Amino acid sequence: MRLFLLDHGAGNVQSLANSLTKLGYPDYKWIKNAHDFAQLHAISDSLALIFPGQGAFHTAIQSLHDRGLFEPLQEYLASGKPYFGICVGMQVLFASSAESPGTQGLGTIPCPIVRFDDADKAVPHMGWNSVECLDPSDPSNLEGVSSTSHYYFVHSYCAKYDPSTPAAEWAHSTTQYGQEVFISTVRKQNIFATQFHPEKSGPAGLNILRHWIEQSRRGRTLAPSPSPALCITRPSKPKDSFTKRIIACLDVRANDDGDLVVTKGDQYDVREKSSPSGTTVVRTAGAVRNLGKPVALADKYYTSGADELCLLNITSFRHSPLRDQPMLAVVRVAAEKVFVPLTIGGGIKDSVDPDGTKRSAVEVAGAYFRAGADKVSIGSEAVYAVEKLRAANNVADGTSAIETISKVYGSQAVVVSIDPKRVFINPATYDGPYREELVYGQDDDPDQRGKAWWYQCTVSGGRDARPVSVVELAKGAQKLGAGEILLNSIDRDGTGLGFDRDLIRMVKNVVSIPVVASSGAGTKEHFVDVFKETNVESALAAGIFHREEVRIEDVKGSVKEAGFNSRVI
Ligand code: 1PR
Repeated sequence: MRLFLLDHGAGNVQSLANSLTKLGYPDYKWIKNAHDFAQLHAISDSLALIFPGQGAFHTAIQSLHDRGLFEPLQEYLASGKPYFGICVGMQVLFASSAESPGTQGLGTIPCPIVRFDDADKAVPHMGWNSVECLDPSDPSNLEGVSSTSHYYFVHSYCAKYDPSTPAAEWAHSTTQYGQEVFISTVRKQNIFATQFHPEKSGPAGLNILRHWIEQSRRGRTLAPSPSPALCITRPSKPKDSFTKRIIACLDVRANDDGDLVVTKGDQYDVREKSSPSGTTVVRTAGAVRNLGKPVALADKYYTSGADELCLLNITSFRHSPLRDQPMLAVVRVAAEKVFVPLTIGGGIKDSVDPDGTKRSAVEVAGAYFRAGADKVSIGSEAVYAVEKLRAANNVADGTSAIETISKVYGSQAVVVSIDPKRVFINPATYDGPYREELVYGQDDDPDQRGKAWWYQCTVSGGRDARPVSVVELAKGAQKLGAGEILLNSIDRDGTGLGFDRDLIRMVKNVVSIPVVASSGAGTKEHFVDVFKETNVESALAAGIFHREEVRIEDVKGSVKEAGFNSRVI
């Protein structure tokens, strides 16, 4: 059996390729144009096609047309040969999508893709959830999908489950998110497709890919269409199992010997303290803290059950990451071992190399996606973009890194990393900006009693403060098209004092996209606290994991004991 992957210019297809290699099927071939497709007909032995998906509906459809793949793909689907669609590779089977009005899909499933309602939940649906097979009676129908596992979803649009529509004949499993039930896998005849990303769903996802390939090698039986009566009577009874994500963060930089190491600051100062730690952080000439090698730690955290990894190139503001080949190499090798989402940050912006070569933010992001990243994180550039948006009376001009990258790769691929710090003021006399955003210290907290502050945003890793508040930046980032906020805190970074819940609540109240709580975790209870006291979707830590003070497994156990959904591996 020959395995083919459809390359329609999507973002992170490297992860799927890495998954196939991990499963022992490295000899897949790419189909990039109509000529490649035409050659399939000349192949005598069996073949199978996977359509990997990341990105917007219209981008995928337009790319199929531009590469002469649209009609050949329709013919392939009608040929009875095995097809596995992933995420947008499932959505393109439908007639249309609200994401791209006027763009026609392949029309195999004569129903529309619609947008999630964000009134009761963050959109995109970004994270781990369970699926409920509609016909669990016959194990051969399950396609390796388990209702006790969690799978990684990242999408703002979905195929709603309605037993009375033609799509119900295709519904193989459903998932509940908030109050909505949508089709999470479709299966009929030779076609199987998943809304979630099996290549990013850890061992449970790899099992689905393995099952499908082995079935295709043996000659898949064509899946029967359930009778319309069965569609009506089949109960879709999923429960919302959306989990809280636990994320491990690796701040990466070159040490004084030029080797890329994982370091960790406290209040963003990553150098060893040579002077006794006083009340203020003194930037000393100490060595850059070295807490380990990036790929080894990434592999360790994946194995330990991290739901996601975040690699931040913290000195990339000095030059274009594309010149920073070691970082791209780290991402490439890490992506060969890690089968959960990878976010890469640092230097994602338009830049000019020393030799004058111009690099667009989309080009920089594309290099990381092709290396195996799923999301890119934009820090400093987002602050400047929101300042520009404010100066233009909140009218976006489409040129920012957030806009250009999300247009090509989808909002779900763009994270904005916020580096705020508290600006303390005297509430009795203050008449400066952002008075409506002031936070007042709790009387029961001696460190905060009688104090008030607002959160100011910074660039270049906290080195320069900008005239932008955290609320302005979060709202502006969402308006420009970011799909998630990574909310750091310079005041809490590395302190072990717990997450800044005032900051997190303030940001969660002004955006509808997911927020990652970051900075300050010192114990596993701090994760329970932030989930109990804010409605944040995920929480990140760095230092406690690198110094092996707290295990990821124990954090997830505490979160589960506290009554939250947590992914088991
Ligand atoms: O501005 O787009 O080039 O992005 C730079 C990126 O690098 C930003 O995401 C910025 O937050 C990060 N960064 C820059 N300098 C530093 C530094 O530490 N000197 N890392 C830095 C900031 C914050 C978190 C940290 C959490 C958890 N690190 O990533 O891991 O605070 O730490 P903890 O659990 O140990 O408390 P651009």
